Amino acid sequence: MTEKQNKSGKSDFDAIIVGAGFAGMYMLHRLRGLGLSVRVIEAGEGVGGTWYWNRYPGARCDIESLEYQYGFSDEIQRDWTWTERYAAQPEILRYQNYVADRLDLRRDISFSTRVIAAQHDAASGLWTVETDQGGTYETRFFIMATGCLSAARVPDFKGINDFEGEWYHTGGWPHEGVDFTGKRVAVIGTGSSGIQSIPLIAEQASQLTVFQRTANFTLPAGNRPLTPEEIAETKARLLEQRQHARQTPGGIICFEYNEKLAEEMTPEEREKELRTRWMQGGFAFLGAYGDLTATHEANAYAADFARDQMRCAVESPQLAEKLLPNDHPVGVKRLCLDTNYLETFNLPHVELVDVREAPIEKITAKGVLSGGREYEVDAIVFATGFDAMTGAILSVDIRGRHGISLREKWVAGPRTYLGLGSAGFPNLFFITGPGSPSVLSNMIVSIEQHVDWIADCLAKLTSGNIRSIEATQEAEDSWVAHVNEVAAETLYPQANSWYMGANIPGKPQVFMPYPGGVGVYGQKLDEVAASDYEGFRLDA
Ligand code: N01
Repeated sequence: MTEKQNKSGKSDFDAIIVGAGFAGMYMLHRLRGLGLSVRVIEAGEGVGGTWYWNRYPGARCDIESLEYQYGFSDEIQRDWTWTERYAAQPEILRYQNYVADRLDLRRDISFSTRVIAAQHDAASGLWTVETDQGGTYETRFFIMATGCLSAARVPDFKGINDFEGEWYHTGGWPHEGVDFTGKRVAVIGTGSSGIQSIPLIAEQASQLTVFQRTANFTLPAGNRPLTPEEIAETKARLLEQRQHARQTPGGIICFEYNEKLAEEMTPEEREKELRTRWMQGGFAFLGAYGDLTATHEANAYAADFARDQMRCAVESPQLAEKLLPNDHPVGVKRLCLDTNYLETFNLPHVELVDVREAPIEKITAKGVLSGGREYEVDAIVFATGFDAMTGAILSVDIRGRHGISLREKWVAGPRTYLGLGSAGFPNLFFITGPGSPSVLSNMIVSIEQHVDWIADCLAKLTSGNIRSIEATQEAEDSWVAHVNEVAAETLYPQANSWYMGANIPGKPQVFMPYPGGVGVYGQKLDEVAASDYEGFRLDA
């Protein structure tokens, strides 16, 4: 491991980055460019983050691959060619490895190493970072690039250790894959991971039982091979397209948001807009009119339309009704994109169990006991999601000024300024942290936005001999209040979603991402940087 002497005379790194997914990789590249000594610490054996761990059958991006790639290097994007409209996990992981090779990133990454604690020392101004391999490193800047959906969670089902078959979580899938041929399989969970994996597991399994707690809105992804023309167009204009994407609400340009409100359109216009966008596939549907996620009345047109489309895919009317979401507005939980999900329930060996009617009582030695019936299976797939947005950050025991613990500070929900930093924690940065657009946007665009902001900030601090930067309490309080206000103007808080922490028993229910849009948020970031970091305290 290369080390260098820093200004205070202690042996350490200028920056430690936790995580070697899209965020950590680009952060490393930018900080190297500033001449800083940097070490990335990564729990996995390779780069990739989300795409390293989520290898379940059907894992695929729900942002179009031509937009789900780095936009910082014209050379890199020109030399890489995507094959499908929505790239599958193996292709995305190959891309990340290709970038790691091109930029020679691995020499500064410690793999198979997990950061377990970090403590700030006020006297030296340094962070001491501890790993599960016994390593302790001192660093000036400590950057969490841990991802929003990386702390996989198996619910606390009774009896789970008694199960005699195999079990898997979609977010930690075996690298060698799993062959379900001829097996009786249970899948618990019908979010994006369940919806993507169920059709492929059904192709192999002799019997598949799906345990659904909440039916989700899902629409056909419309995946297909990319045409040579589409590829050439993006290669010629990606950097320009990326500038445009940064001004949009979601960081994507493959569709335009219709700014008209639902009531400003005739029923025929609304229907046409919804139908065209449904057929287009992907998130275009949510841009059908300006107030789709703002009012119940406007949302109901889209939700009814979506249910009608979904109903058509299921042969049994009774089964269709169980698969239709009726308890939340469309678009306020992550919309799922599928390939033959609903059609899978027409197969004779696939059964749906509604766990609201028949709650899962426990896992038994032979399977799942639900509603008094034991479903005997050879394998269980937990597609039960993540401790989202805060889980990975708080898995590290982070202690700032005066030993204050981040876990304690965030006990009633995450508190940040701009999703980038938290008062009491100097020189600690979050990439796409809670309070930033993050999961409501194209993650790559939001990652690049944050990495560029952090890198420019560190360049200014270093050249200006400023030792530390820290969010002020006032700025943080007012940002948290602002995020809540913006969220309250939408329907987002009205669903039991992981955006709200609702999927984790006992987790505070706070809307965590910033719903004001990437463009608006980017302006705020620019203003803060241009004002010499208003809302942050700088110490020489
Ligand atoms: O997780 P989820 P996910 N008993 O939390 C159910 C991204 N992603 O891994 O809704 C029974 O959405 C839970 O039920 P409920 C994407 O942003 C993207 O699928 O809480 N059921 C739900 O059905 C996505 O939103 C892609 O009532 C239980 C499911 O498990 C995010 O990751 C692909 C339960 C969990 O769904 C998370 O998706 C995959 C219990 N005790 C993921 N606990 C792309 O397409 C939970 N559930 C890019």
